[in-house]
Amino acid sequence: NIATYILSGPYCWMDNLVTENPDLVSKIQIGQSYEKRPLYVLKFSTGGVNRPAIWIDTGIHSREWITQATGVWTANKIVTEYGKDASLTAILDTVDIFFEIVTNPDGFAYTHSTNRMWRKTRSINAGSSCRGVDPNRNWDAGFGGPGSSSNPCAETYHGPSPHSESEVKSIVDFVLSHGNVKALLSIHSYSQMLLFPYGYKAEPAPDHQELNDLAREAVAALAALHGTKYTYGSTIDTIYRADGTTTDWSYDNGIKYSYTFELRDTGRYGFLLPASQIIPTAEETWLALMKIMEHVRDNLY
Ligand code: 0X9
Ligand code: ZN
Repeated sequence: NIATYILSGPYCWMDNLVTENPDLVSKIQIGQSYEKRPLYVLKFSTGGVNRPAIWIDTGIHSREWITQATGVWTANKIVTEYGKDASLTAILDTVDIFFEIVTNPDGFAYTHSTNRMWRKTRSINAGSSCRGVDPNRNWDAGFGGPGSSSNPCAETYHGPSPHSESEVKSIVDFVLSHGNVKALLSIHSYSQMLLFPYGYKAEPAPDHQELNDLAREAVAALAALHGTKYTYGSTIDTIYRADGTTTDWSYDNGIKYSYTFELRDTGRYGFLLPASQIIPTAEETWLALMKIMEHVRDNLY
């Protein structure tokens, strides 16, 4: 009933997804945010014990609203296509998917209540009146390097120490203790890019060729639907130097298929992408995600 719906809070839709698909979906809490909001992850699994896994996160930068929306659409797509789409079904027969949709809930709440353009976490910085750490500069991979800032007021402030942000540390602990994560896909906006390591150094990743070939295939699949053009390549060559990022950390921790997406657009609307573009963006992103997930499933290591 309506009262239950309201009282069950903003994550009600997640609980409904679990209730309606109990054999496929469960909800895990991996920690809590600085402001004590739960950090929930949806687990899509058809069984097994500690199967090889694909981690996907959206919304680590709170203002990138197209990403959380794409996350919700994708979660629903997984449950509607499982058992229908042969390729997704084959993936889920051997691989689990973990999906954190609201990765920075404090920032997300703040973009709704106060400042639509908030990017960072909402933690208090000692000795500064500026709040928040960039959760995509807070990882222990080139932490503190020149592609990040030591100024707490900066948008790319790396924080006082690696994994100082509970939103980051919760993922680190979860992924490391799981021990069988084979792909980590971190979804941002905007720029229409598919990026892979490294961002903190110019040296090509040992798996550069394979990552590049797969990125080319993924962006071609994406473009085939609505004509959206993506560029792809290593972070440092394609976008800019970035130190302490999620996918450099995952790569350096043995997760070969570490990609960062930058969804639509290329700047016309930027973070304020019109609602009419949500579904087309989610649809095309799905095709790129499927290419990567198929490759992971066929190349388990
Ligand atoms: O600067 C960033 O954090 C990302 N761009 S955004 O506009 N979404 O903020 C790019 C980071 C690229 N590198 C990796 N994430 N590895
Ligand atoms: Zn971002």
